[in-house]
Amino acid sequence: MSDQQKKNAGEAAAAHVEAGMVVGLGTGSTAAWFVKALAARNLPDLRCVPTSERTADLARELGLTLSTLEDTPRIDLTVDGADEIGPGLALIKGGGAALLREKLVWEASSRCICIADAAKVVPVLGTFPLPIEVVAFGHKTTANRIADVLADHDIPMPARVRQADRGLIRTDGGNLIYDAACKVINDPARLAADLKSLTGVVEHGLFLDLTDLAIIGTDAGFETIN
Ligand code: ABF
Repeated sequence: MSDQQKKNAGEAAAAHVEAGMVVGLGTGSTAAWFVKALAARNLPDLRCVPTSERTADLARELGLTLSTLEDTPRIDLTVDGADEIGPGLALIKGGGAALLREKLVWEASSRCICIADAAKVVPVLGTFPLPIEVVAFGHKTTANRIADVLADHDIPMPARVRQADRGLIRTDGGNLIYDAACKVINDPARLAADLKSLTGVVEHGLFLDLTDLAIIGTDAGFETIN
């Protein structure tokens, strides 16, 4: 992980924002660099939709005008981080426990840019435990059913499905996050569909076919993948 690479990616993404845009603000340390660079541009008539309370706090502190999905349901551009960037710009996100709001904002956006340090780019998804947001009621039963789904995806067992190491974390929406140690996800689309078929699962951290451009920070600047 390189903070300079994250800073380079965040600052490069800020150049894609134009005056008057509705902008989705991501969550995490890379997205924080983007928010800081965006605020420094002092563009007029921006309205910003944060993907978490902590991003909202940072944006407010920097003087950005906040909005909500209710007030601005169509977003021009969202910029956000990721935990892994795989082939075809398939992402694992949600390490920051904001995946539900992030995915709602991404899906409301005309364009999405993912920003990350170089270490996030991987040949296959799965090393980073897949965050899965579940409703609190019956969550242990849901976790068992998630493990059954993973077993059907030839994921090395026991693919531990456990409450995030961060302890019993409540998301901004009041749900719980489980981390599924998949190791290798060979068919992200099928896994995404199978997880969403489980009643207790609210959302998962597989962001598929949502990224228009990835800006990867390097020590000297940045590279792009699209
Ligand atoms: C957020 O950024 C999360 O979805 C993702 O887990 C996190 C990555 O954090 P960082 O940029 O600090 O590596 O969008």
